[in-house]
Amino acid sequence: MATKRALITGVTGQDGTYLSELLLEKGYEVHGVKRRSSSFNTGRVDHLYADPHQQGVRFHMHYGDLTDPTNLIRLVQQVQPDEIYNLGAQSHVQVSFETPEYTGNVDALGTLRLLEAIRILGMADRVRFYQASTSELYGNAPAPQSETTPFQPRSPYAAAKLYSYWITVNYREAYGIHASNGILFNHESPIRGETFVTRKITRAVAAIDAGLQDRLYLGNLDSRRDWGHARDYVRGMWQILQQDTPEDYVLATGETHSVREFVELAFARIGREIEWHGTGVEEQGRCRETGKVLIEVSAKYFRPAEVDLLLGDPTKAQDEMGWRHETTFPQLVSEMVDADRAALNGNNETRRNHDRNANETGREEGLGGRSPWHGRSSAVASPS
Ligand code: NDP
Ligand code: GDR
Repeated sequence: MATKRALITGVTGQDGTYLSELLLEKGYEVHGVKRRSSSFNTGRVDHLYADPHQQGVRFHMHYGDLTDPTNLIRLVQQVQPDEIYNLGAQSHVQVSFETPEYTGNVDALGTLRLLEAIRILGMADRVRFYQASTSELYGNAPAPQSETTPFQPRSPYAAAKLYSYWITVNYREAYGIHASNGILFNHESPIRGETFVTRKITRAVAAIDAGLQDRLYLGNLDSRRDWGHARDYVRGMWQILQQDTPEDYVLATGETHSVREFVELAFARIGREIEWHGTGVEEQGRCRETGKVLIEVSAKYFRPAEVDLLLGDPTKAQDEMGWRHETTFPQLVSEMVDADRAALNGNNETRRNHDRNANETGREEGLGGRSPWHGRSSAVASPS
């Protein structure tokens, strides 16, 4: 059988990395779209990169941007992919309140541009398209949320993703494209962006354990999410594109936990029990043994509109594709804490960066520091 070719936008992100690894393992040729940046932004995928002048290289990167339609048309034409995974996005919900128009341009119109590229190039009948849709579409709709739950977006990010959801459905119905939405609930990993709450917590736990940081500032501790592991979810993305008929699927664990529970479990991993005192912005999390304040609430991280409770119902994905999450919530938390501790303990470079950026995620949400990528080669993946 001929080698399958995949084009991935957002290849330098968390999911782009795990998906590239999976597709390479399956024998695919993988083409990723990366943005031009003044500093290296390929840290997560450096271990996949090989000099394109060598024989048999199956991982390639191309400069591109979801705001640039001619670039997208040229890339789709040049790569001639069998499958396109549209993972590129301004993916931070809180940042979308600060950059609503840009978020709409990338997260809504970017999807339209890719779908139009497929249509303009006459590839509607031979390319399969995956759209990274999200549980944020549900907003505060009653839980558990499934494929039939009506959407109620509560952020510029979610409103932009709503457009992408429906334009994907529309191009499937109007032009017969094998185009599907994966409605994915939160999924995390040791390479999760540093300003999402899980990674912010596990980095802080590692730094507090190493004596590099005193405390962690968080927003809404009572918000609840259905958290799984990114590794399990990229498998589901691939399965969605292998179905004979394009359809939309929820991927979730079917369990929900609060930010507070995540904090407790992460600190338990370093042997610290957290006791909560006070309420609202006055609430503090203290170490039961020493009485030291380790967590404080900062209103800076409250969102203009919050999504209180997400809990997915993955029955359709289970029944039709046999998809199941494998990593449990405690396993996920432990893996993330252990990876951040290993990065601090074993890597002086990372340690120096942490000293420089100490509490950076605590000060400037969305402007976080660097991503340690554990146990991977440090070859530089510049495509030029
Ligand atoms: P990340 O934030 O880790 O990665 C986003 C990727 O998009 C990065 O490669 C980023 O590039 C790229 N990107 C950002 N802006 C542009 C642009 N203008 N043009 C091209 N590429 C761009 O996100 P995740 O990997 O966590 O998520 C992948 C997708 O899935 C996103 O669309 C996200 O919204 C969605 N999603 C994620 C969930 C999750 O829990 N992780 C759940 C549901 C949906 P750079 O590295 O240069 O910043
Ligand atoms: P989310 O992820 O908004 O669900 O979007 P995030 O980890 O940012 O927030 C989860 C919940 O934690 C609360 N929270 C905090 N969040 C952050 N970032 N920082 C804090 O200090 C903090 N304190 C409490 C938030 O208010 C929220 O309720 C992620 C992204 O990956 C999206 O791209 C994706 O679509 C959804 O998950 C599913």
